[in-house]
Amino acid sequence: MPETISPLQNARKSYKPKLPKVLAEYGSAVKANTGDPTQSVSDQNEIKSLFGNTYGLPIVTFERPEEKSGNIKAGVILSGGQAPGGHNVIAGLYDGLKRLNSANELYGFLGGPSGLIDNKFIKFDDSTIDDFRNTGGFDIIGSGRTKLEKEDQFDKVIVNLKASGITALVIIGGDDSNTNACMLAEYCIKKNSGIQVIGCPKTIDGDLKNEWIEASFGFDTATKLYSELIGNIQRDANSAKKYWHFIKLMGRSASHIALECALKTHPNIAIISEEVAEKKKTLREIVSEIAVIVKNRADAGKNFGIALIPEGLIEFIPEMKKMINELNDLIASNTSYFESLSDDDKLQYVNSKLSAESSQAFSSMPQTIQFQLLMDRDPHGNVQVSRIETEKLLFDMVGDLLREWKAEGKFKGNFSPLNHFFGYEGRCAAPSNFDADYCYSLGFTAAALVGSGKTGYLSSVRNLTKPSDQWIAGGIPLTMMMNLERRHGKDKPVIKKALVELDGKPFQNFSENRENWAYNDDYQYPGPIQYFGPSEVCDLTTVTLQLEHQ
Ligand code: FBP
Repeated sequence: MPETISPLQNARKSYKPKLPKVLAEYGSAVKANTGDPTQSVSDQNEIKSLFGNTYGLPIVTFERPEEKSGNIKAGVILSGGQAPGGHNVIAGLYDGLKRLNSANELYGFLGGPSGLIDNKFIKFDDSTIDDFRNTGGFDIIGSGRTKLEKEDQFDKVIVNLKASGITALVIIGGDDSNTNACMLAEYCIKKNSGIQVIGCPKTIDGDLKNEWIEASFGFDTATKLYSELIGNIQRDANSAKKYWHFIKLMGRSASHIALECALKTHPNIAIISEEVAEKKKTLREIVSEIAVIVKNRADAGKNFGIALIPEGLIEFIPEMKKMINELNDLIASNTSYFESLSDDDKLQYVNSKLSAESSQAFSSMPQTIQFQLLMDRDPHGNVQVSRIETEKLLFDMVGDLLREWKAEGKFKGNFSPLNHFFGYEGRCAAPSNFDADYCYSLGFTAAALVGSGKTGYLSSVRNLTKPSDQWIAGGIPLTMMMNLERRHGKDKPVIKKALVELDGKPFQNFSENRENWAYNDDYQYPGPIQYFGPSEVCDLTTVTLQLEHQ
């Protein structure tokens, strides 16, 4: 920790996160009520045969106090990209374990899943936890993207945990990390290891959600922060009236972030990748739709505007998706050779190997984008979309089209675009009250699940649009969220990623309003996240959640 902290951080230290009523009243020593056996979302027979020990577990809720449990030593990791509130999950877990039995201990494995494999950890104490309460970031123990999925890795994890006497592991991560948590839970039972595994739903992207998990943590804070910045830019645009701002928003795959920010700020344009895929729009069509709005606004004397672009867009445009898949396979099958090539040779090599259609799509990109498409892949072999300047690509192409229209006398305005990328600004923001409460509750719930002997569960806190004393705490079997997906030519059990649903209320609301927002500057200015003050300002959650649970 630095020697000094900011006044806000200091004041935030004393914030006491709220808990669901049952946990606030009885602490984590609650008895788990279980319901009927469950099923996976699809592919039931296959998932059942892969997860013989954890398949069909009942949903858990907590209702009344339970006897104090024995002595527990638990471990925790943070996995994947940072999301506001991770420290509060750990604080809730720590407090929950201590409420079960003050002799319980919590160990944090360093740098994500690799810390578990390399056995690098710290033991938490009151003072460390207190320093990180209600703060953003994952720096308390760090995070990482090492994939924990092979049996030899699982064996190492079991050996390491056993060597320290740790009998429960909490994995705080997104869909991939919780898929791996599910596999590890199954493996631990198969090996009779006596180790429990519990997951917690994290990701700013908001795509780890379903009927039972209403939201992943971090989405609320990150979208509030981006919306503040978008609102400020809208006000600037509306004051100066001379720039078009193209703003790319994080979210590797799903467009939940772009959609939520659009619902909060009412920009002139927001592209939703899932709609692009559904309507099979080409890049040219997207460019032309944007150019039409720019032109119509210019005709009305408005040479300014705001366009929101989801980070993952490029992979949802059918011709680009095909080309990127081919590139991924090409690079994966010849990684060392490919890396040894010069930049020019890489371009030549790729062009010679791609199908005619993909080669054409690749060649139509400006060279800077071509190089961005060839950059290192992430640990899953995917292109790193956060590093592709889609917003620049779009405004370059829109600019080209408008120049053509100008020459033909169809466009008489000015088009001065500026680009922005909001992503890292939001991932470590101090958690909003919602995320501070939700995360603390998720951690506390994870402790209650551990205390009641559960394994193979995702910590769950539901009824989130209601005040926190009406939140419902419990556990959802990880196998329940599984389905089979084709990965690298093989069927793999994975937690189903939640994309934006075009028939869902958030998208419907956006779609009903976008024409109006395109032309009648209905800009909203959400302002900064408020931590102190009236509840209707400080405790509001996302528009997405409110619409989904209306
Ligand atoms: P998680 O899915 O692990 O939560 O990470 C999400 C994310 O923030 C994406 O929005 C973004 O594309 C990606 O991480 C960037 O990750 P990195 O900084 O590791 O390149």
